[in-house]
Amino acid sequence: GRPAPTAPADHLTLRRGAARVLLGNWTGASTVPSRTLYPHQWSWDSAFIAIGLRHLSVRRAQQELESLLAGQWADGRIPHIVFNPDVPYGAYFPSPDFWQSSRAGHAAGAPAAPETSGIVQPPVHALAAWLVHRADPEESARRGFLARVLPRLTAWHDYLLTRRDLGGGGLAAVVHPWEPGMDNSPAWDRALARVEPAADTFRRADLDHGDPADRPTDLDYGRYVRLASAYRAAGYDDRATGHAFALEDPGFNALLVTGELALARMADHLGQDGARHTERAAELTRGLVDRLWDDDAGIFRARDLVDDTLVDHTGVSGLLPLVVPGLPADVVRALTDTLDGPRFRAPATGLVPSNDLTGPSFDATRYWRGPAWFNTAWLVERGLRTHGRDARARSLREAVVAEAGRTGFAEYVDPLTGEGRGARQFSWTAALALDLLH
Ligand code: 9YW
Repeated sequence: GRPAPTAPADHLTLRRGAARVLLGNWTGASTVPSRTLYPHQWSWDSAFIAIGLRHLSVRRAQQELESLLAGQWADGRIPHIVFNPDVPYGAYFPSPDFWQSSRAGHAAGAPAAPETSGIVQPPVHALAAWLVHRADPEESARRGFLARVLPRLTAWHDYLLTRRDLGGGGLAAVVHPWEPGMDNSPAWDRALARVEPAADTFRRADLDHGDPADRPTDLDYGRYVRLASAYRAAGYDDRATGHAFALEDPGFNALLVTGELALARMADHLGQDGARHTERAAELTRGLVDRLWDDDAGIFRARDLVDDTLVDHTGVSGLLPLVVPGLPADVVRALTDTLDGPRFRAPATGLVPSNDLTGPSFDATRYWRGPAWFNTAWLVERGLRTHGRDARARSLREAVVAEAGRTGFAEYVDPLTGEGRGARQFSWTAALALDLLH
């Protein structure tokens, strides 16, 4: 377990502040990432939110995950957005009339309702469900929580490990820059350059609420739209050949490993056979190291499946495999060195920047091209504890809590100045700070 945090008075204030954010962003069945910028339910946001919410209300945390699962498709995919029917279409782009899940996604088994997007986000859900269960195992058992979610989460992972094994190496591929959760990361620049941007016939709602200098560019958006419309035109069928964009992302696959290990524990707990999931976790771990580890760079990298090469980019996603318990010891050592070396040490925040501070594409304020995010810090903290780096984990934990409080639960932080950026009262920032205070 973690040692108890110090400074109880400040921490009490912070806990109250975080709880206020989560209560304020609760819609009745789930939580919006941000009241202004993101007015629907997002997939990996909800998983992180449930991890924090379990400290306030286990039932709400369960409901958060089960609301998301209500949007699951028959092929197993959990969509990256579940749309709130009460929110006007103009509040967010792309809206349901763009994705057309209930029509265009029919063959892949999209539900008739709710409306959803057609792409996915990183699989943090099984870990979240297991942590929610563990917060109050009796309440969980009384409500049959695990028994309900286990088959759905298993179908989700089955989807990723079969339909999305586009490289044939046992890893799951992402087919859109929104899928790894880090849309404008420089890791996608080279792959995106192959994509002809869609003509500017859409209206970006994000710029009503976000500073254009912080957000992805119009050129990025044109390419996101082109890729998503091509996927929609193929009926969201992954077997249809010719994905213009297909990569294996280290963070995404590392989370799949932790998810498989969580499924193993859930299955064992319910008296089912968890061994299948433990084996899958071991295979995935091997695949991660064989296919994505770059020993010279001391970090994991994305593999571009269009030309089967490692992408020459150093970003925070490459540190996330620290959460994988079965990583070889020399890989763990190299990763922790990289974390504490010049590429990621950001003294102004103590958090982990999203991009190599010394690299040519570093941009301190533009979304996933430099800013430090709280969800990735939370994952790295968990990884450090997983590998017994307790003192280092503690300093990161203190940074997450301090920065969350200081910035009013900002969406992200400029790693050079420590200035909070993006939305405030951001749900996963509050949820994960709350979690680290327990
Ligand atoms: C988008 C909601 C999502 C996050 C992603 C982040 C951004 C862009 O916002 O996605 O418009 O979907 O990149 O990680 O889940 O907070």
